[in-house]
Parts: sequence; structure tokens; C-alpha cells
Amino acid sequence: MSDRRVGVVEAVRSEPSVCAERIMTRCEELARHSGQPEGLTRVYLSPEQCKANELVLGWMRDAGMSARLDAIGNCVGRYEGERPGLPCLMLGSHLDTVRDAGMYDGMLGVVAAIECVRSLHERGKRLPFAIEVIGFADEEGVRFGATLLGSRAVAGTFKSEVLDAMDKDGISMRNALSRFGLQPGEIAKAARRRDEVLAYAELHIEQGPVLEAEGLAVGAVTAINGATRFALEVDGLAGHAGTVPMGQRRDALAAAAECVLAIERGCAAVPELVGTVGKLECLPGAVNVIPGKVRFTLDLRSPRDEDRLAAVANVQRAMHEICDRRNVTLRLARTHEGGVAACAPWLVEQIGQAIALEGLAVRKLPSGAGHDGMAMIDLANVGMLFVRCRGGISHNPAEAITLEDAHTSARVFLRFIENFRPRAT
Ligand code: HGY
Ligand code: MN
Ligand code: MN
Repeated sequence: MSDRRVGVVEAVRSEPSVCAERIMTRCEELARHSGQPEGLTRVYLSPEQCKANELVLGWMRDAGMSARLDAIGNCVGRYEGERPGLPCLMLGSHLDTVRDAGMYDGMLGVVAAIECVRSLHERGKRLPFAIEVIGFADEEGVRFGATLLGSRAVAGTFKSEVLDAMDKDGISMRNALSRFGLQPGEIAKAARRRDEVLAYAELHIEQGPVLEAEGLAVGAVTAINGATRFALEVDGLAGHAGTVPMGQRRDALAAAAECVLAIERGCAAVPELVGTVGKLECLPGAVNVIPGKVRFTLDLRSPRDEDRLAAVANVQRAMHEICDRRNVTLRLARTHEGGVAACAPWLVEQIGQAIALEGLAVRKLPSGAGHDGMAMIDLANVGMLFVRCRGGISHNPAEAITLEDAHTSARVFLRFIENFRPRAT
């Protein structure tokens, strides 16, 4: 073979390439593993999660990684660098979903990261650092009410009291782990040391309308908004719908409804603050019974911690006033508290450079949605790449991205990985 020919082969071998069709097909494959026959719901430690893990671990191995399930059930793949045992650039996202979910929230980030490693592997390319890809087992917190379980375990901030949390069928997390073949006492083993991880980077759909409105395929995330969540319970008095006069009722649902409206009013009054009651259960739940008990959830978020914390105090005060006036009892339990998680400026910069290398405008934007980075920030600096999603719709089966955006975003992510420079320490 002439020298010239060798040059051509080398150029082909080192041209970064990603296969967007494979990314899309794999998201679709994962979406088939659902706990509900129609649509997608895959919660932590479910049989369908076990199936999804098998797929992901297989894809990781095909892409040249060693792959294992860690102590909390995360899929962890590792692609060694120029020599074994180097600290890693950690990539990832989550494999669990909300109820009736779209097929990209979380999964796209895992599948795209594996695709980037596959590209390196195919070209025989090793970097001066290792790459690890993590498919986090629980980010959404649907099953046990506590969120970010997979990433907290990796960051070493998992709280063992969460093991006693119950799902809706009365199964504790401790029990569910054992049934899944994991050992509740070993979760600490999933934690990683800071010197093992150079940074954490995540590709994720935007889940909002900003990129689409501006005609952009991708954006570099500057920060993840802070969030507070509560589980609330209003106790009134169940009674006969036909006999108790309106003025003598202690209707738990009417009180809860007034609380919901107070939350809506309170949040609408503060710029960029959002508050959502996403779940409400009315008991005993019959057409001819005055509601005696209502359970509901509250999720409050803001790009400013001081605004969120002030709203938490104001909304609590308003709800107590409502419940006192209506002679019902209000109980609140805070189920999540996470401050604003700022992406590291040096990672925002490197992600921005990767976007620019693809010839695209660099748009920086905050994330209104929560992500594993909120937990990973306790272990390493965090960076995120957002991908445009259709209509800004997410947490909905209509969630969609284009093949072209899958391609663009994976190429940008690969450029970021190949050009990654650890922060000088
Ligand atoms: O709720 C969230 O923001 C995330 O999608 N888990
Ligand atoms: Mn989500
Ligand atoms: Mn997500």
C-alpha cells in the first residue's frame, strides 16, 4: 500500500462518526420495556427495568466497554483511556421514566453517550482519560417518592433512611432491592471517589420550548434550577353527601382545592418561579361521600434559591390559614430539597466550543427540569448539553426529537469528549 493510501485509511479511521439511526432505534427499543401495555412507564427496580438494563449493558459491551450493574442498580460502562485505571470523564443520564412518559427523557443521554464511545472504539481511539457511561436507575423518583436515587448513590450522598420508603403497594425500597437481586446494605459501594472522576457531562432533551423557538438544535446548560417537593395530607371528616349541610362540613378536598389555587397564585406572582400539584388522591373517593382525606404533592422550582425558599414559606403559611379556617388538619413532609446546581463555567465553555466546532450558534440556557447533575455536583463538576424537543413537550408520550437533531447533538457530544481537557488543579 502506498503512503498516500495509508493516509486515506487513517483519515477515514479517525473521522468522528455517530449513527443517529442507531440512537433513535435504541430509544425505541428501550421504550418497549414498560410496566403498562400502552405507553411507557418504567420505574425503579421493576421487571421492565431489569430488561432495559440487559439491553444497555449489552450495548455498552458492544461499544468496547466493560459493563456492570452497581450496588443501587445503575448500569456502569467503562472505556479505558491510553492506559488502564486513569480517572474518567463520566457521562450519563437516567433509565427510569415518569408515568406515561416520552422515550427520550433520560434514555437519549445514555444511548448517545454509548454511541460516542462506540465511535471511539471503532476507530481504535483511546483518550488521555477513561470514559464511564452511567445509566442511572432512578432519577424521577416515581416509585418511592425520593428522587435521584441512582446518582446520589454514586455521589456518596444516598441517605439510608430512604430504604424504608414504601411504594404504592406497600413494598419498601429495602425489600424491592432484595427482590431485584441487590443488597440494601451494600449501597455505599456504588459511591465513587472524587479523584476517580474528572467531570460529569450529560446530554438531555431540553424539555422546554426555548431552543425550538430560536431554531437551534442544541444548547449549553448554565445551571439546573433548584427544587423543593412536599407530600401533603389534609384530614377532614368523611360524611354523608346528602345529609350534612354545606356550612357544617369539614371537606378535605374543598380545602385542598383552595390550597392548590393559593399555590398557583403565589407562584404566578414571582418571575420564573413555578409550582405544580401533580398528584392528588381523594379518599374514600365515592360519589356520595364527603371527602375525608386528601393526599397531594407539591413541586416548587426557581432559578434563584432565595425566591424558592421564600415561596416555600409563603405557600405553607397560606395553606395553614386555609386549613385552620376550614377546620381541617394539614400535614406536610418535605420529600426533596435541592438548591440551584450551577454547571461549571469551564465545562460550559468546552461544550460551547464543541457546538461552535459543528458550525452552530452557541446558546447558553438554564434548565427548568431537574437532572442527575443535581446529585453528581457533590462528586464532580457538571456540564450539560441540551437537545431541541418538539413543541417543548416532555413528561408526555408526545415527546419527540428529530433524527437530524439526534445526529447533531451526538456529534457535538463526541467533539466535546474528544477535545475534553480536565480542569487544571
Ligand atoms: O422532575 C424533573 O425535573 C425531572 O424530569 N426528573
Ligand atoms: Mn423527567
Ligand atoms: Mn430526565
